[in-house]
Amino acid sequence: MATGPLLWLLHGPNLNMLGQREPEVYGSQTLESINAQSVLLAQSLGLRLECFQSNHEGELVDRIQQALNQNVEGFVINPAGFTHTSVALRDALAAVALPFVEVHLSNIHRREPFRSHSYFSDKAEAVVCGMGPLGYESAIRFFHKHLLKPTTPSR
Ligand code: CA2
Repeated sequence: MATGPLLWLLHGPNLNMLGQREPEVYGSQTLESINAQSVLLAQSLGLRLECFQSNHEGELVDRIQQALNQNVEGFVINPAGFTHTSVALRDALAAVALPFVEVHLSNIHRREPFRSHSYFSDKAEAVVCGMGPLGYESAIRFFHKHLLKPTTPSR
């Protein structure tokens, strides 16, 4: 059985289209491939990672709430378009009070002005943007190094 602290990687709306549209903005890697790489990286660091994408705000809120019953220790989240609109997702993250790192593939600060505001950044442990899929890797490594308590190996 897989062991180690459990993280959830959450993706917001339209990120299921990665690699199929707008590669000049979001790159050519698919979400499936980003998830697979992230799971492998987490395993190599002794962590467990589960991935979830939804185009629906309520489903993401439900998922965040479920973390409390699932021994989740934190989130890596790209809220996508909800970054700039969702008080509901912000409230859900505040309610569960687990650490999270906010990731954006693109540099939201050099795009349209409305993308510069995030409902999440002031509550996030860290924010990564503009690094493409490398942002997810950085977030997982940051969790491993700075946010998770070391576990004693089982005998
Ligand atoms: O840069 C990011 O990761 C974003 O969170 C992506 C969101 C955007 O609304 C944020 O401002 C920044 C959009 C995700 C849309 O994903 C697509 C993927 C492929 C093709 C079209 C859209």
